[in-house]
Amino acid sequence: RHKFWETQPVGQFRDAADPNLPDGAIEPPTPLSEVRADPYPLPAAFEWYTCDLDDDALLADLYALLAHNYVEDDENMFRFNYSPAFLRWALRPPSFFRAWHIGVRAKESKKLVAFISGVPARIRARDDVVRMAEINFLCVHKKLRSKRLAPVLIREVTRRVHQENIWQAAYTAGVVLPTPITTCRYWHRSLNPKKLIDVGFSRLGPRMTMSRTVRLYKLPDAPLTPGFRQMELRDVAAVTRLLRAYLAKFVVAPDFDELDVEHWLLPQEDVVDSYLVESPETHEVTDFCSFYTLPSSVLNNANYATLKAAYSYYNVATKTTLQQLMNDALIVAKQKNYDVFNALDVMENESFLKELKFGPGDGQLHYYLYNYRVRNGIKPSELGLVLL
Ligand code: NHW
Ligand code: EN5
Repeated sequence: RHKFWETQPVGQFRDAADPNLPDGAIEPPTPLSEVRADPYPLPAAFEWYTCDLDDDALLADLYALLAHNYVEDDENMFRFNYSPAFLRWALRPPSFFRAWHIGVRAKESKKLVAFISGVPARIRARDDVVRMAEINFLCVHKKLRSKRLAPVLIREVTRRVHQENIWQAAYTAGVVLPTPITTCRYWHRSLNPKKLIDVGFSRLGPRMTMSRTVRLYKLPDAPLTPGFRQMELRDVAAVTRLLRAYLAKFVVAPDFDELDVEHWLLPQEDVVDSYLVESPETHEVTDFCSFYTLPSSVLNNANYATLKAAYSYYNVATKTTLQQLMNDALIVAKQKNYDVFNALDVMENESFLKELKFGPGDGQLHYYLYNYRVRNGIKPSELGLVLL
């Protein structure tokens, strides 16, 4: 069934029920001297190309590859449209490895036809903090599909990760592979219902008119929580403390230090937005919320080319309720002209989704670990990890 995945150190469907297999690495590391020294062979017309994201021309090529060939919904109505600035942010966190930004070019035309990337992260599973690669942006040009190029890309990124003495990875996908640690649902909160209906992202509910729908999703003009403001550089230590304490509650979560928080959470326009609540009395930072910006191209619509979507990222509520905090996140997203606010049912998100008028989407997101077993898997609410 899975000619490639059956050969890999991942939970195999057939061991799902075996209670004797322990948590942790599926296979031990090999000595670095035994890691294959040269790249895996590609079909003769293609060559490996390590990407330099400082290079604006390369970044434009990568952007175009993904904008035309990356993930679509099940009815091919929308395609993720990660911006160049977002790709730079996603691919260059603290201590990133340039060798993990892996392109494939046509030898003759030099056209970029495939890509896969990894970035380093520390991810905790129960009480074990593990150095991992987060793998993302696997993409093969539509004209080169079903030729078994993806397994070559995956083997090559694995080799380059191994060269850094890292033996585990985390990744998500919309497709089922051996074997998810958990399966999450996407939820959507309409901010601009008229446009969402016009492009076919959502439908007018039964017995609903457009004007009733617009009224249903109306939001206040400004955040309601006193002390709610944008995160700044001076907040990094306080946000790191809040986030570390919160993420400790989950079975699988990133182990963020201040450098990670500065990179992943300090606001960058149209890439990542973060807000916090600073107590007007004590000036203590008590609550935090964030979202990232990932537009989708609208395929085949005469009126609109893109949907502006915010995706819930990391949120921590200690003084305000999570529901009120996320309501303020919806309000600022609406002010910034987003059309929809998306969230997964991870962490404690179930506590606000229905109340804040999110509805379940038709997409799922499966979470995977490579060479790391988590017995019986976990529930979405036990997962404290959001990948971009
Ligand atoms: S998920 C988004 C993936 N990208 C897209 O969906 C974009 C549109 N699709 C494409 O570009 C986020 C192609 O369809 C792709 C497959 C390239 C997806 N993950 O070349 P073949 C990520 O980026 C398996 C893993 O003929 P293709 C996460 C498939 O099951 N495997 O197919 C990426 C089959 O294997 P099997 C996937 O359609 C995580 C084989 O590929 C997959 O031309 C990567 C078929 O290959 C997917 N999303 O190209 C794993 N989709 O065994 C990282 C298909 O079933 C692992 N396949 O026969 C960790 C590595 C690091 C370890 C470090 C220690
Ligand atoms: C890893 N980083 O399917 C990424 N999106 O629900 C790779 N549906 O937008 C994995 N089909 O339900 C990506 N509207 C996996 C996801 C791929 C993209 C995807 C889904 C997630 C999505 C929308 C549009 C569906 C269009 C037809 C959807 C309903 C919204 C409605 C709003 C009002 C309240 C009820 C729900």
